[in-house]
Formats: sequence, C-alpha cells, structure tokens
Amino acid sequence: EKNELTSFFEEKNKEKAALSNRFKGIAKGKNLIIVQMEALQHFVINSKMNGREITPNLNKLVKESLYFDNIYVQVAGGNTSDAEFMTNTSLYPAKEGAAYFRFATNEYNTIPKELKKEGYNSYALHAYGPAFWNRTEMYKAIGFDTFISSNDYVMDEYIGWGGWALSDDSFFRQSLEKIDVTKPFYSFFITLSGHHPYSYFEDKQTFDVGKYDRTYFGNYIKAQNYADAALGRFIERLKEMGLYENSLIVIYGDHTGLPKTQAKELLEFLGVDDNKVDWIKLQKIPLLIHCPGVKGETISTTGGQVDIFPMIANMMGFENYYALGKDLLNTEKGYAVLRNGSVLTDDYYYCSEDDTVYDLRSGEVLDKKDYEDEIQKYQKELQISDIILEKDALRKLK
Ligand code: GP9
Repeated sequence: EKNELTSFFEEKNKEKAALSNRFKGIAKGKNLIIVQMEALQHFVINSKMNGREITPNLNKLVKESLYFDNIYVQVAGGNTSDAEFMTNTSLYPAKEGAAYFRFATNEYNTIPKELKKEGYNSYALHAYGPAFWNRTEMYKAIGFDTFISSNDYVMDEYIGWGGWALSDDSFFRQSLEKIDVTKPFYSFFITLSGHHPYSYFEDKQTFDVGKYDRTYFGNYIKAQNYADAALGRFIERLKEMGLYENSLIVIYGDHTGLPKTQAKELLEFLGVDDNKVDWIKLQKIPLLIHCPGVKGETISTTGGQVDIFPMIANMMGFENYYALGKDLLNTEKGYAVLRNGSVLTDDYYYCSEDDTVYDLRSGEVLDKKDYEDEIQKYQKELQISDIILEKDALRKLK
C-alpha cells in the first residue's frame, strides 16, 4: 500500500505540474477567511421569489468573486464535519461513519499547519457545544491554534435551528472580537442559522415566500435569506475593519438542506422533473473565492468540496502534495467523485446505485464501456483516501 500511495501521488503531482498556474501566489501573505454556511444550496444563488432575490448579498459577492457553479456535495456520514474535513485536508470522508470520530488522532496535512509555517494564527469558530462532531479532538489533529465554541460566546440572540442556537448575526459580530487581526490569521467560520428544521422561521414575516408560506421549503428559503443578510452585515464589518481588502475570502455551503422527502415544492419552484439526473444536478453548493484585485468570473468546471484546499494552496502559495482534490482554476477536465462511488463530469453522471452512465444534458443512458477506464481512475481517489485514513498513512509516508 505504501508503494501504491507513493506512485499515486508521484503521478498526480506530475499531472499537476504540467497544468497552467493561473493565480499562483496571488494571495500570498493575505489573511484567509473561510465561511462554511449551513445547508446553503446552489439553487438559491441569483434566484428570485415573488420578485425578490433570496440571497441579495451573496449575489452581489458572486459578481466580485471567482464563482464556481458546478460544485457537488461530497459529504457522507459526517455531514457538516465532512465538509470541514474535506476543506482543511483535501481528503474524502470516511467510508463509514465520520472521519471526525473515527480518525481524530491521525496525522494530516492541513491548511492551518501549512499556514503555521508562514507565521499565521488559526481559529476555528462555531457557536455550538465543542464536543459535537468530536470537534475538540479533531481540531487538534487539523492543527487549529484556537477553537472558539459556544463556551466562549454570549448567547444573546437565538435564531434558527428550532430557535435555540446563537444567531449568525451575533456569531459573526462576537467572533470578530475574538480574533487577533494585528497578526496574519486564518479563521474558519462555521455558521448555524440555516440548520434544519427551519421551523423557527415558520411564523416570521422576514421574507415573502407566497404560496410556500408555512412549508418546509418556504421556511428553508426564509432561513437562507436570513443567513444571507447576516453574511452581508459581516462583509460590511470586514470592510470597516480594513480586512476585506487584505484577505482571501472563501464562502461555500456544507451540504444540502432539502432532502428528497421534502422536495415537492423545490421541484415545482424550479420547474424541474422528478428524475435521477435532474435530482443529482440539484445536489450542488455554491463556492465563492474573493481575492482583492481579481475580477469576478464564473467558473463552471465540475468539482467538489475536496477541491477547495488545492485552490487556496495555489493562490496563497503553499504546499499541497498529498491533496486528493484539484485546482479548478488550472484544470482541463472537471469531475467530482461522490462517497458512494458515483462520478460526475462536465458531460456525464455515473450513478453507482444502478451502475449506469447518463448523459448529463439529455438524461439518456450511455454505453458504460466507453467511460469505464475514466470512472475507475477517478474512483481510485476514494481508495487512496481510505488507505490514508484507515492506516494513518500520512504519518508513515513522512
Ligand atoms: C452542529 C452543526 C450541525 O455543530 O455543525 O451539524 P449537522 O447536523 O448539519 O451535520
């Protein structure tokens, strides 16, 4: 297995070296601010309901950012924690259970550790109990210097998640007081107001959802509209503090918020059929990277959450030899591998559940033989990730 890993990474890094290096080092020395937004799905971006934008602040940011509109959700049994894990390590979630519980004493190559070498302080900020998802332990393995949890916040405003979680507004406001902004920093914000069941918003008239009032879908839209407003106020505060122009800002959703069992109104709202191909295309999250001096652009190369680390590494100029993801700014052919073995590219969807390849545009069934080699090549990343997790292999490779 050691030989297998060594040759896999040699090959992968040879392929990487042959690609272009657009935006290389462009954010070197800047602060890194990552906001992982709870249950933020891709379809809300630039979408209107009853004439009003659902996420006006994100939409404004999209125009000024590198905006990736083809990013598939890759989380598995660890849900929110899997998204955190992929972002900070560029490894896949565990085959079973959650990596945060099962592999919290492993050695990892991570964003905080790479930035530590450059003298950065790193903070993980999340206004919930520190034991949830075993974060206290896992954040040590990821290498965060400081974990600011619900123990450190004043619970002065309850919004979202049934009405008993700290509001995103208060979370962002208090968080900014806890970071030493006089030194280079990486801060990883994990929001909460978009958490299901969204029932907190049921009787609130914060956003007109019309005929979807008092439905799961309507409450989801209100929750995301609130989360967007809180994010907008956070961005304004960053500007006032002079941090907006001095930071690389990355924003994305952690996973979907509308399961198949609650999708009737969503499909109706979007005018989408209830079929396998259209459903998988809804399993996407938005990803925005804002870098001072870089013009807004939409990038439609297919990717996943595992690709976030290599892009940040390229822009901030740090090492990512053992990353399983790819830099979508310098990739010729996009793809995303899901934890169940399904594969999506710019053109097709290999569904592992029925072992069938579908044309992503027409929905037609394609001849699997023509895609088999490529699918297996992409799926290899899951096998490599499993060896790394189950054998604590990065410790041994070093
Ligand atoms: C709790 C939060 C939610 O701390 O991260 O996790 P989830 O239930 O969405 O996986």
